[in-house]
Amino acid sequence: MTITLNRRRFLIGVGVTASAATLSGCSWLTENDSVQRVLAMAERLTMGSQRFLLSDEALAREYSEADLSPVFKSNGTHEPDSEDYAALADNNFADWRLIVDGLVEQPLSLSLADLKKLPSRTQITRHDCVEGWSAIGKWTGVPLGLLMQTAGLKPDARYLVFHCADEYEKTLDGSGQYYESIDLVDAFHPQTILAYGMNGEDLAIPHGAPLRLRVERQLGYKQAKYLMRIEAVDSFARFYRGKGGFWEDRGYEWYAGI
Ligand SMILES: Nc1nc2c(c(=O)[nH]1)N[C@H]1C(S)=C(S)[C@@H](COP(=O)(O)O)O[C@H]1N2
Ligand SMILES: [Mo]
Repeated sequence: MTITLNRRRFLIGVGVTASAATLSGCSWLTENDSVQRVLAMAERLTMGSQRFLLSDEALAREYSEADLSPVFKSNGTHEPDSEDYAALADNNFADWRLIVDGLVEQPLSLSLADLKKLPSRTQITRHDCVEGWSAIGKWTGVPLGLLMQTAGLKPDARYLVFHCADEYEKTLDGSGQYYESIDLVDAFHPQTILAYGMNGEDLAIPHGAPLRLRVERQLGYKQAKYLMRIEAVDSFARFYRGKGGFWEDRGYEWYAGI
């Protein structure tokens, strides 16, 4: 298990670095450049990277339209309580940007419109919350692996940290900022997407508008809503209480396998 994961991490590092090395420059891209770059990357994904994205990793079960839950409850934050978020929502998220930075060769800044131009994946999966409820929903979004391959992970990147717009509750160190993290195996898993659509419509505010993570082999609290920034890091020890997520800092498992 450990050997396989390490080898896979090694392969990710090499593959991503090699493709990043063929790209020039390391300054911030304009949004349009970011989109062009992701589109170009999508086109030139080699057979090898396709196979990697469709590797033998276990897939979470996918369901059919008939299985969709009539009601999918909202949990945790229902609407971030900040003026900044309210201003973004008032303008239909036209001014919102997803930042991808940290240990990447090429930081990205993408608008919602940019993300919608990129290749998408739609999947119907079951969301399981530790509080004891489940719901089946249909999610549409950009494969996270595609964005990370485009940004080009540096060799020492081991995790992605997801920074959210909301504070769930102020406890512990006084910060209730919601955040999450995953490793690179999950980041490049074919069912790991950044979802802007739910059940055929734009993702609504109670479910994390404008963008949320779907990492389908893990529990509900890993499905970070209200995404603002994805930071590639070598360790998540320096964030908040150091356990890799809002709920992890409050005692939950970091790897929340279903
Ligand atoms: N930013 C943010 N993401 C979050 C939460 C939150 O409070 N804030 N709650 C988590 C929990 S515990 C669950 S079960 C799901 C709920 O997603 P839903 O509101 O779409 O049902 O979001 C997760 N992601
Ligand atoms: Mo949850």
